[in-house]
Amino acid sequence: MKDSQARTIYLKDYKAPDYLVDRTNLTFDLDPHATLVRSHLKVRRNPAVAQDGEILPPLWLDGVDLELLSVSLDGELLPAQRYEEKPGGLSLKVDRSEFDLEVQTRIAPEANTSLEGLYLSNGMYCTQCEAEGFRKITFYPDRPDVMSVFTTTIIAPPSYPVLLSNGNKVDSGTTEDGRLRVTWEDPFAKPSYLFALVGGDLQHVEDSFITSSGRKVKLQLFTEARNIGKCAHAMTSLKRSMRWDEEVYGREYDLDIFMIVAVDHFNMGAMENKGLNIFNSACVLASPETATDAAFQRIESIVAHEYFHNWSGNRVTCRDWFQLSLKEGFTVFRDAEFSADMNSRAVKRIEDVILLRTSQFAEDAGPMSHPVRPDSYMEISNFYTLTVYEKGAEVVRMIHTILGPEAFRRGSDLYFKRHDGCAVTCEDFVKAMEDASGADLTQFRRWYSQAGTPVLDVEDAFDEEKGEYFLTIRQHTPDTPGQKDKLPLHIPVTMGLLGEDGTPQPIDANGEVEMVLHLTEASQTFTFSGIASRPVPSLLRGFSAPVRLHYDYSSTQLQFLMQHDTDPFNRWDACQRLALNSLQVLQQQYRAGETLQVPETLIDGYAAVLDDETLDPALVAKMLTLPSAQELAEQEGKIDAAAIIAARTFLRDAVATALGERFLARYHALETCRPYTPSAADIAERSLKNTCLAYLCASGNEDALMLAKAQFDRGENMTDTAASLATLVEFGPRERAELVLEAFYQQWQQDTQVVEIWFGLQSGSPTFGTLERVQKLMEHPAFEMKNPNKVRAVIAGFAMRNFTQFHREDGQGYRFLADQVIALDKLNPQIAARLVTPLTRWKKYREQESRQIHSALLRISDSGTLSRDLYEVVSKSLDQS
Ligand code: B3K
Ligand code: ZN
Repeated sequence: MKDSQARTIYLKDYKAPDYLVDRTNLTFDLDPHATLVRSHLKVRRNPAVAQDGEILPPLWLDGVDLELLSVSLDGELLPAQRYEEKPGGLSLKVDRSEFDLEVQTRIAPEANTSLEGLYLSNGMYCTQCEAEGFRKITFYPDRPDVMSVFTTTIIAPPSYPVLLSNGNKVDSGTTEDGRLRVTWEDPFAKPSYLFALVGGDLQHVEDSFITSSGRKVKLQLFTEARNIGKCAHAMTSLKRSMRWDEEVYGREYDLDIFMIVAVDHFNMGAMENKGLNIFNSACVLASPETATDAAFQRIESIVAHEYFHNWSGNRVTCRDWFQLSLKEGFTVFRDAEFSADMNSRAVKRIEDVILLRTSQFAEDAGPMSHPVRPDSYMEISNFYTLTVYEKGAEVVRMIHTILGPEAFRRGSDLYFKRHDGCAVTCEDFVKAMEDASGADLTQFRRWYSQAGTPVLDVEDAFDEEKGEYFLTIRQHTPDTPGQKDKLPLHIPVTMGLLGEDGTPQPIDANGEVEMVLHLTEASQTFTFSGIASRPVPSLLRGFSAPVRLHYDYSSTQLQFLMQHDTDPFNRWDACQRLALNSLQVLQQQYRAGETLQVPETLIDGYAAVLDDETLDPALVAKMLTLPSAQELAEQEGKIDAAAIIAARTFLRDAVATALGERFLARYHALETCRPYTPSAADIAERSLKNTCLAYLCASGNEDALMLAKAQFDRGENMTDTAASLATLVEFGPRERAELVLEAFYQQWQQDTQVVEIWFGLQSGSPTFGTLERVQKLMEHPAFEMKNPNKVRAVIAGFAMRNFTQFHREDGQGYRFLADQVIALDKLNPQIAARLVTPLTRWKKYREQESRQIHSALLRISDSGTLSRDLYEVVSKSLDQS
């Protein structure tokens, strides 16, 4: 296997920059094939590293895929011997400690399919610079600890009337040859990764926000004309986020304008560029007719996330990319709390925990496993992971739990005050939290450096005579690549005890019914006195730590917790455990060739949940949803795909048959003719209604399918339409499914986002999304290999969300994925490296699948020169002993 330039970078090698850049003036002459970039930098020796009488080190400027036209120093054109172009950049001999540097380069946005740097999306110029994309625009010290004040002038033909960059517009006009010229100035020093530029023929909607100190901020959302009717929800979300950050964190917005631009070609969700956020269209545009509830909620949280970065990321940024979780973990925690405040707190928590358990735990146990603050990387783009984001957010959440809300707020105030305008480390964050609270987080810091998901084994005992209850908790963290023999972590375990009648038991001297146990040793026993009868423990409430908790709950105890726990998250979790236990038993029965037995306890539990009208319908829907095949796979030592599918299908059908009447009654009770709103209450009702519909149709019952068809025909909103369509595709007769799919496409073919839903429904369907169909979808005129959203809908839909078809016995699913990864690597390495994920865990499967997946990986590694992104993932995956 060859790669372009694989080189491992280590945190321990960090060195402060040799030179700083106080001012950065950029001029862009936009052209699809030959954009001219003039960069004028005010450079000075970094006083923090300078020594008396030193020989000045050369100035290193990162640069990739650039055509260098000229270099001038203090106005003098430099001869070629003063600088050297090397792989990855330019090294320049320097003879003074302060100077002006001018560099001219040429780039070709049209040819840039990596969607990093400056590129074109549907004819619109846009940029993506994080983490290291700025070096594809011009030669520059492209590292986050070099912060500079940017002024940007953009020149373009009149067919690009909207020309945007960071900060405030300070000048505009026309050039002598009739082109448009606009200048933007961002008064806040920032690293190059936060630079942004947009040029296009765009429309916008406008609103304003009055900050807590009374300043009026102009809010603008730009999009292509056809999407202008889809901006309202993002604008509302933005205003809510701005208010929330003032109220909850005391953070006020700092510029006079905040802009969001929607683009169709984007590698991830969105980007927090200072004052000019750029968003994947799918994460910002929505209307009730075209977007599902899930999309509405995703938009609300991503708009908030990017906005919150203005403080956690932009005003206070990262010293180096090993510290990525400093901004991402903290900001994910902030956006999760925002979403919890705007919607149902319990449901938001459940969704986040499902993601952790299904995907982050898998990452933590796989070949790419790394700590929240990684020690090394080959390609930083590969480290925008669930570990850095989601586990990173859990680490911040645990600090919040350990400190309590008031001390946590003092800590965040201190952090922002102490480090405003600086590029800092995770250590600085923890230190601010300690200094403001007096807490000792010494041991807690291990969460940043130790990879792997800790396992807690819990045992209990009850001394009836003394009225004492004992909980013994053992912790251990498994070995991960490059890390053995982990030390005990400081783990906060929020818990309560329920008495025989289901009431919460007082568990401390103050009569509190809930407390946080601080686990710091490999094994610890906690004693609770004054307990009248053997209680049922409710452990890890709200999922207070990202761990796997093992306690040998009986089915009766789980049913009890489902009914009585005061913590709604744990009510759901008890229900999940019960379902997981049943599914594990069913898998064993399947493997032993026995007849599968209906698990009556679970069915009874589900019936009680459905009958409980006091429960939030969204929580009911979550409780009635079986763990996904992926989540089940995560529980297994060796994954047996066929057994998982058989068990899950059997259980789903058993629930559907046993509770059919209840599902029908609840479905009808939830039918409304109210106009659509994305309010938490309405979303909750739709989610339960559609959960009932799916169960009703699971048996292939004709009456139920008619209900689904009627819901589809009513077409009241995309949530209900897409849910009924999915049900018809999944459970209806094939010819009819084809007809509804076709009708849906005919109606929505002009709408990019709906077409993505249409692709995803097919590729992810266990019955419909066969390899052959997926291959056909790739020939569909609406499919575009250069558009990551389409790749995610069709290829990732199949490889990551269609457990049944992807794991087909002949291994062709794996081979197909390998071929797509190879093809994509030539166009967009970041997307290729993400898409390969399902092949990385070959060791986790049974022999035949394992061999097939391994050979798909070899197929990639033998295919020629790989990008650094893909090389890192494939080589680490093949490396597992
Ligand atoms: N900070 C960006 C992610 C950039 C990813 C670059 N490969 C979006 C976010 O987390 O807010
Ligand atoms: Zn982020």
